[in-house]
Amino acid sequence: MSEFRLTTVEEFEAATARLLETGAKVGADSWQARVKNQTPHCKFGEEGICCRICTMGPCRITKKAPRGICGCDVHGIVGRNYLMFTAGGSATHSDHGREICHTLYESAADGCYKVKDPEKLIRIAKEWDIETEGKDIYDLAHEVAEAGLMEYGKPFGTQRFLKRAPESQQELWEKNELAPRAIDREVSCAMHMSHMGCSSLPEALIKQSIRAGLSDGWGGSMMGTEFSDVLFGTPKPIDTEANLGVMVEENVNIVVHGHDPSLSEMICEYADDPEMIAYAKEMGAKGITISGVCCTSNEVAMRRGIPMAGNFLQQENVVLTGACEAIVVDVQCIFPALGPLSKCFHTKFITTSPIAQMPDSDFIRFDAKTAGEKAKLIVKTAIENFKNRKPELVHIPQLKQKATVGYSVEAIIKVLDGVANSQVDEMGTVKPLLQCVTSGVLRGAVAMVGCNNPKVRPDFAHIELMKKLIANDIVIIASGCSAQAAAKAGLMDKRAKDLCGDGLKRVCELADIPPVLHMGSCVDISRMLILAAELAKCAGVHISQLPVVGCAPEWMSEKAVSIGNYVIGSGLDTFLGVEPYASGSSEITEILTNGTREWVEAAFTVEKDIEKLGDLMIARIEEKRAALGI
Ligand code: MSK
Repeated sequence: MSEFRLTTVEEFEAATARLLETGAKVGADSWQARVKNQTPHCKFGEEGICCRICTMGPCRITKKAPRGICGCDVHGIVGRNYLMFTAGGSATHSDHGREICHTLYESAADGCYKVKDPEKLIRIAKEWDIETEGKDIYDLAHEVAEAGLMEYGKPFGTQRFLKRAPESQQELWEKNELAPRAIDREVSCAMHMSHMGCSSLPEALIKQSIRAGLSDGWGGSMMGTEFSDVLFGTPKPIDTEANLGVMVEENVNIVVHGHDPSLSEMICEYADDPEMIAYAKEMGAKGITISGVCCTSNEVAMRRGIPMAGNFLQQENVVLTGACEAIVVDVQCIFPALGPLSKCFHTKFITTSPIAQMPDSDFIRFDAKTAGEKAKLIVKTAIENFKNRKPELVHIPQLKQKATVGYSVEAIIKVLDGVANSQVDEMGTVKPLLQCVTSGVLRGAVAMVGCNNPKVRPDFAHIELMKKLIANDIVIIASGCSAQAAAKAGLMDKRAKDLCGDGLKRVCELADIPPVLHMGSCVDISRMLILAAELAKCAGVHISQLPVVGCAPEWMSEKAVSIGNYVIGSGLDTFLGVEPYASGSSEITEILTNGTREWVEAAFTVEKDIEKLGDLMIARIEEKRAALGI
């Protein structure tokens, strides 16, 4: 086995610098240049103190003008902006979940989409009191999908999956009127509350932010994850690779980007088709390589071992290699810059969703009914584009690391059976994991999630924090672009166990796992909620008492704020490395960083110094251990 070492952020940056040289040759724009053009940022926007929800303004709060024209003070303005930001994220994740419900509804024995995990489908049906006996699996799939779709607009009651939380959590939600009702209702209610002349009371605005977030985490996102598993299989450990070096110069390179696995799964199917491979050879390539960017990449990496070319701020890099025949996108986190950039190369920028339509792209509309033929058309389009490459522009940085991914809750339970000297529980529980924590072999866990953001040196915060935490025997569960940062660095290589403290190293060896466990995409943070809920139930404590915290050191999107709200809303303290647009209000800041404890026993901590952020998380974990007497 070759000697193992992590890839450094300096090496990532050198690779990017080399690609930007190619970009300069062809006159390409880049996010690095646009950041310079946009800096310094608008202070009013950064502090959340600009109100433009009616046309009397826009109103900006200053010492001289402490209220908007309607009389709203800075706390109301910041709170409404924060609520609208959350609503955007909750709507986006949940609409992704809705699309997956529709795909499940379209599944058929002879259709494009099949049920790959019938046991999970039956488990969910029973949980939802849907009769399963003697039913054809596709009839059941349609019934469950319809029940899932009703979660978006049902007139009465709260989200079905809330029952997965410990009773103590459910009681807190009920008592504080935080239990989310229909998913769409929480988003609509958020927009209604933030309309001109409605709520300006900070507590009310933040409570609705948490409720809208919870409708995402325990509603839309959880259905997105669970039904994706039903359709495409529940992930199990699988080997793959990460970073731009996964692209293969001699092959047709198709890069999938976005979030919805319905598209990427189909593209992978057709790229594997012998007829398509033969066609690629006929066109002068040696084969077809699929790789991914952002969460659609995480989806196919988790289930198929498809390599991850990069994360959010590497999306332009895949085009800059000059070896990308097609970048195929679905929804979310897609830079409109890919349109003009792809025009500087031979790359086809293929948009597929009516939700994310962009200039300078080829729009091939994708839907569940015609998925097969559209995926075939996309793969063929990429193959036929191979001949248009400009060889003088081709350069693929030879950086890549091995990674073992695929750690669904089910997989984590399975691999940890037998560790910490416990008897193997035949039913499969989190008991062994809990024993690792209570015995102190593991001090705790951090859920590392979220994006890249040019405000933070890309990937640096993710990687440095993970290194620090694993050295302190804290296991990392990761998702989204954070997981991809870890994979690119090598932290998902099982050999990274040597960077851990003695306890975590022992667990990694016994369970044969890397110290950073890839749990999937952004919607799969719902897997982390389920894991935390199961741990708390097994230990007989509140989720907030577990030595577990969340962290998003480089977050940037509205979805991330929605996630943050549902993570604290579920009792887990959350540590941020980028400030939300809320610093303009002392009252909103106080509620977010402390006041929410009264309702949900958790709050945010914001710290831009990464070293301090890591220390604060370790201290919080140790505090929780001490309070439990472990
Ligand atoms: S893709 S939301 S940049 S994690 Fe889910 Fe990455 Fe953040 Fe998009």
